[in-house]
Amino acid sequence: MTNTAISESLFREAKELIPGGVNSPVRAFKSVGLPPRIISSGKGARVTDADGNVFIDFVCSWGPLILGHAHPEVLAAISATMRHGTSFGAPTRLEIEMARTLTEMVDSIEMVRLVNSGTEATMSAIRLARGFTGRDLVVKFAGCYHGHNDGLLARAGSGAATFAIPDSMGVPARVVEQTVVFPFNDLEALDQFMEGQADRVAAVIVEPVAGNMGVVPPKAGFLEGLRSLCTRHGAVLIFDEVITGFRVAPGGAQELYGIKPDLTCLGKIIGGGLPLAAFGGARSIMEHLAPVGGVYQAGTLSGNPLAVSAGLTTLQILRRDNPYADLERKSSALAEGLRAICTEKGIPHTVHRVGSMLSLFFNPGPVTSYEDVMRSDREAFSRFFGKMLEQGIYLAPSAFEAWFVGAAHGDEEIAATLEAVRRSL
Ligand code: KE4
Repeated sequence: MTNTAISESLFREAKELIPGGVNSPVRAFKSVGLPPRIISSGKGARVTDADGNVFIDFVCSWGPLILGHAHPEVLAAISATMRHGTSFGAPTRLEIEMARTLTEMVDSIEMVRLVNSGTEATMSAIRLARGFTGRDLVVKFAGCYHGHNDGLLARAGSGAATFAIPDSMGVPARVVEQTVVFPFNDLEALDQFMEGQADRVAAVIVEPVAGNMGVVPPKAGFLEGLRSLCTRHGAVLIFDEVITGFRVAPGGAQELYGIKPDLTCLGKIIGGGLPLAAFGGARSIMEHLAPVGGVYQAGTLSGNPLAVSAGLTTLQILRRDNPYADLERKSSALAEGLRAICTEKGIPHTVHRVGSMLSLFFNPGPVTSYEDVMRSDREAFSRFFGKMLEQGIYLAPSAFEAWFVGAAHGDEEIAATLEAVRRSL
């Protein structure tokens, strides 16, 4: 058993002062029924907890750290920038450089606005789509998470095509009446709905590869179908690439699948571990944003120099070193190893992987929707998670999150992880 005394005493103190002891719910380890570890430091592919236990980390701050923890060039960029001050609330060269980099890396982005979180990015993109189209309805998909905006904390009403109901206390029913929720990967239901209500739909927002119900890839034709439906009915297609952006390809899922959304939301990797997100797209849409257009959106620390330095350096390293082939090789080895061990032990499983994001479901499959995901064995996952933690492997503490492989995970880390999987199962 690893020593957890300091983590547990610190977490007791945290719970006195912070709701659930955490600043974001998933960190509380509730779904795996264990007290969380207080993390003291990270370096490369590893994190160290308050008791000195070292783990190979596949959370990677929930996606941002594709280069690993405390990357020396990222740290150097932040410290060089901070010598000139930390924030001005005024335009800076860094923001111009970041904007240009984004337009170069993501084809569909002609103009971009920086914000501080993925939630802000999707909230703003939806308001922009509504302002641009003059319509109110927003379509989302069950199992996709786009941050905690009121209108998106919604789940399907009784029938798929009826309006949503709140998925959180504190969200007024009337707020989610403008949201319609459909099953992910189900074009049929949405097609019928759009036929009848199309002139009311402002936007369709989707994670092009779902990463918040575990990793669920789009079925062949699903994204193409969304594109043609939105084009046909004049709705704005929003790709929420907060996870997939710069993760599954340099240009994100839209590059990987060859689909051009109207607006793209970015986060996580774009900030290199500091608070930075963005939304961007066609100039004809983006120019509806204040102060040019009538759609208001703002932020005190948007485009903050330190966050932009960390993110810009991260993107520059990704463009310079192009780790994607190596990420593909290592991630594939991990996924294949998971499949082989589960098969060998006769454990029902489905492993989904797109690039360096992957999930292991204790579920015979197929797993193509939230409904399928819900049939997975969560108990089994909790036991597995606990055994992996014991063996020094830090997975996302939820069966419905992704594992992230980064440039700092070498063959040695993959082999050690698969050895731990074998022992855990
Ligand atoms: P933030 O507001 O947490 O920066 O981003 C919200 C968001 C938007 N879109 C997608 C596709 C996302 O995955 C997220 C946030 N992801 C969660 C879990 N994967 C972050 C972890 C957390 O909530 O603490």
